[in-house]
Amino acid sequence: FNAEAVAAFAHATGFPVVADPLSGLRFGGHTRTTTVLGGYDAYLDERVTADWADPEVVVRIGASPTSKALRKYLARTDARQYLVDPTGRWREAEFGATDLVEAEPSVLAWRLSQLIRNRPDESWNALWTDAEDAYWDLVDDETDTFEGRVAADVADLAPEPSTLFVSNSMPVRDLDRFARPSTKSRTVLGNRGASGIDGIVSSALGAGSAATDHLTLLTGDLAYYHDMNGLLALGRLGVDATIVLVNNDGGGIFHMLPIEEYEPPFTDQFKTPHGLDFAATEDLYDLSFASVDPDDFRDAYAESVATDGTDVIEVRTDAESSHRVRERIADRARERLSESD
Ligand SMILES: Cc1ncc(C[n+]2csc(CCOP(=O)(O)OP(=O)(O)O)c2C)c(N)n1
Ligand SMILES: [Mg+2]
Repeated sequence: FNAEAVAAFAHATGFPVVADPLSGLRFGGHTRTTTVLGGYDAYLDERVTADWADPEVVVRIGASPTSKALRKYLARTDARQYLVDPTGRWREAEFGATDLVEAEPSVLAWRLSQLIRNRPDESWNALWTDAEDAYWDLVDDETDTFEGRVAADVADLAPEPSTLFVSNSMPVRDLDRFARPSTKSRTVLGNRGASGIDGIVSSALGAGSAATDHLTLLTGDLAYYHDMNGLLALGRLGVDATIVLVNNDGGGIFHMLPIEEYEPPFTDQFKTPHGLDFAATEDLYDLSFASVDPDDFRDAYAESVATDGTDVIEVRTDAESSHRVRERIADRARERLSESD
């Protein structure tokens, strides 16, 4: 998949690129000259977009986006929506697309970019870029540590170039919300829609064995636990990786659900804390394991990517307070952007 082809299409049309973290478009040199957006999960809220002109055409490449706000936005617009899928499969959860185009996306994007003559009203594009800038300012202003910052730090500090494998649950959502589009060269991979949080370690190390650049796996503790056996591949496949283990002792994602108010069953049946000490994986799989506070994560990560061998950096976080920070940033973004409309 060629990011430059989509960039050429975006140039020809003047359309902004709304880039899921797994799209291959969030990061890379093309972002220097193309409008690539990543903060949409906060601002594509009905209260913000109510006054925005509806798009007339949406071209969607690949599977359903990670962001629920983006999926809902696409479901409520009246736009003509072309879903481009090389296998000709209707891979979108909201059934908002109007047309299915069976084509290789890069080829289609190149060809269309040659045919386009008209550019849309610049003010429409400005709505999105203004919201985007306001959103990233709010993220920068947030001083409390939270899990989202770990994802942003990985996207920021990973070596050039890098492969980043992000687990399901909060890691991919945090990368979506808090990793600002940048010119850095990152191949971001995930397993969305496959087997949930199972097989993450194996999938990441498999990808790392095929990639020639540095591999970082960003994973939650339950996903790590689910597939600890997959760590055997480190020795067998000779993979060198940095594994960032965000340990909030259970499924932090479930704080997003109304069930978090109901105790029982929230802790025992949803969050499912395990209390495991993952340091034991150091001896078992011959890796190096360090546990750090979120404030020390940047230094630990920078050191790990600079040295050989596999390091697991466990970042001890609090799921609940992390959620409150995510909510606070989203609320502020909505308030600020619905005021300015
Ligand atoms: C194989 C499988 N079992 C169960 C689930 C349901 N599930 C979705 S997210 C999640 C919690 C994941 O916890 P963790 O990896 O620690 O990430 P966190 O939510 O804390 O970010 C669970 C159990 C799933 N997606 N896949
Ligand atoms: Mg967890």
